[in-house]
Amino acid sequence: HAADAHRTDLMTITRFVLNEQSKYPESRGDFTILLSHIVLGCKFVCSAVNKAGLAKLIGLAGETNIQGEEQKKLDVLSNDVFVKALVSSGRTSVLVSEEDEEATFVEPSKRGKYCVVFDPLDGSSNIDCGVSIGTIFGIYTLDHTDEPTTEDVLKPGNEMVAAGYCMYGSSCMLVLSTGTGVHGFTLDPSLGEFILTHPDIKIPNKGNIYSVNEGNAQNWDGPTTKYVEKCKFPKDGSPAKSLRYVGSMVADVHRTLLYGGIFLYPADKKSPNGKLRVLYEVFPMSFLMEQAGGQAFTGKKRALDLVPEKIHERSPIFLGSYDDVEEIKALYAEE
Ligand code: AHM
Ligand code: MG
Repeated sequence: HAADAHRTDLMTITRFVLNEQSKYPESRGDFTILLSHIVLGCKFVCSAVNKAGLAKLIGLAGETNIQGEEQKKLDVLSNDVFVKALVSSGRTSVLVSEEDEEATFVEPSKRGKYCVVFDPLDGSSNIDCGVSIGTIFGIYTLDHTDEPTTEDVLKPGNEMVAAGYCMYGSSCMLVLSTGTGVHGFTLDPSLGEFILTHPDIKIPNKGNIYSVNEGNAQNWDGPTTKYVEKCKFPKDGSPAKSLRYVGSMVADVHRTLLYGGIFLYPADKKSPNGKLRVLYEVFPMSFLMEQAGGQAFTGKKRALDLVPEKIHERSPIFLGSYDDVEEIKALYAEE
């Protein structure tokens, strides 16, 4: 039976990536090693997030422990774990984290051919109330052997070789693309392994959910206002869309990927570039959306064609089902 085969022939994320890489005869397993270090970081954060509510009891993040020392906040702790895991992989040269103002340049003896941009724990406003949060990452290759600089990551998203996120939700899920579709893996806590549970995720062409912080509506531009109005009061006889907004990008994008619909973080009068960061929020999620058959648009162009000038640059973003993003593109074209 097929189901039985799945249960006994487990496709772990390592096995899956090794299979994918074996298509490239020149591959020496570097990517697989890099990914296994990212996976380790995700498992650590998952375990820390699950214990967060017990912090007072056992002295975890953000609380004072028995020795009276202030413990690290969960986001700081997560960042430390990812930076150390990535450096020790021996496969990275430049790291950009949302938590660190400056890029990290790996010391020469530990350098490798990848650059990783990441948000170790996104959705910080949701940490203390137990709502889903996540890690987002994107991977570039270093295309020279000179001294690495930030120029090595100030490249358009379409040059990423892989992107993904891990969601710490009702289950822990890692969603990954290496440019051959989008694949979802669920952590089996008893095995400590991510198992392929969602092969080749495709986003529905059209959805019935929109996801946006409507509290900012008074400051929106024309196209965003018109679009959301259309979601609520459609004039073409179609049913109104539902609104879902967690306020954790990973959770909102994950739902959009699986159910279809659109996620918006537009520009507004107070933040003319929106809120979300190009390198480690907009690019990885846009990469995944396109790989799943959806689209990602900035209000001006295809999100993956942006060329960031600064590592923590922001951009407005509209991403999700192909047809839904077409509608917002049309509204911006009318302007
Ligand atoms: P953070 O990096 O401080 O956690 O902010 C990023 C988060 C995203 O996960 C989410 O999409 C967005 O901020 C929500 O912002 P808002 O509270 O303005 O709606
Ligand atoms: Mg963030």
